[in-house]
Amino acid sequence: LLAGVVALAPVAGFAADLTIGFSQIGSESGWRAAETTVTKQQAEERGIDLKFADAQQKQENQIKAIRSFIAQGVDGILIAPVVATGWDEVLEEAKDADIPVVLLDRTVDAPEDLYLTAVTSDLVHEGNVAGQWLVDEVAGADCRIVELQGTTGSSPAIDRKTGFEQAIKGHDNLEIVRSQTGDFTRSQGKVVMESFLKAEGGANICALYAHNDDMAVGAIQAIKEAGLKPGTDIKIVSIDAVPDAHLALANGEMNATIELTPNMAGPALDAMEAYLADGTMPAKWIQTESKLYTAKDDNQAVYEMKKDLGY
Ligand code: GZL
Repeated sequence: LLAGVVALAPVAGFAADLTIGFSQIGSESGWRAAETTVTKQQAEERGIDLKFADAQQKQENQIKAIRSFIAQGVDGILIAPVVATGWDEVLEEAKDADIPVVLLDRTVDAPEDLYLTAVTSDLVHEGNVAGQWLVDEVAGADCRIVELQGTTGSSPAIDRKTGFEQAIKGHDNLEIVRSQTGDFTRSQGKVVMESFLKAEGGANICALYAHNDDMAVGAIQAIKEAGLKPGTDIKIVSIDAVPDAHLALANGEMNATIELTPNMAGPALDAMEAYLADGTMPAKWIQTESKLYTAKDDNQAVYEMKKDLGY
């Protein structure tokens, strides 16, 4: 009789190198560029073969890249989703192919079982902190605010607006008089701020709330070209805390920014590796910390520390 089938002893002790696809939005901001740099570093440190795809801020390019990763049979996929909707179908395809997906820095309106986890800051809280800073800063004085929103339909643009409005609610001296997207870019931030200044008159604008520093830096240029002093004539509160924001804080041209870490990939790859190794399920949301910086901080020192981080 044939002896039993000899089971092959499992080869223990080595983790096969992983291949991970990364669908990145683009390089619309200094923060985004830093996130890309850090993600590549984090993958390198882990011996992961990272397939990188830049979508030039177009969702259809992200979906194409994700389908290509699925066809290649990658072990996992990272996605920074440019907008919050329109992902269900391609996420279903990844799930059907048993390829885990981790979201970076933005969330999607899709069933939670379609992704392993999302690594993001608390975007509503960032808006809260920005609004509360302005409430405290104006201390009851009337303040007409203009707002530069992030990319339309993106979770940071939606949540940062919500959080800011929550914080100023009930303070009738604060009013958002103009609000428009600058698409998270310096160039659009400048163009839209120019239109705000033309429409309102610089003297009638007390503060700018920008959903990211790149739009704020663009707006600073527009404010200067209008003969006004950014940080003094118009208070500026923003988010990301990129090196140029620390420079603007140090020069008195910006008043506050809320730090967003560019290292979303560290926690994301930890969760991905643990899941692929033994099915460990992470929490659905891995939250990164936020920190408020104002002109009172040693911004020159922070600038020096951050400027070589790939922004
Ligand atoms: C927020 C992130 C935003 C940054 C911007 O988590 O998605 O996208 O704040 C970037 O700089 O464009």
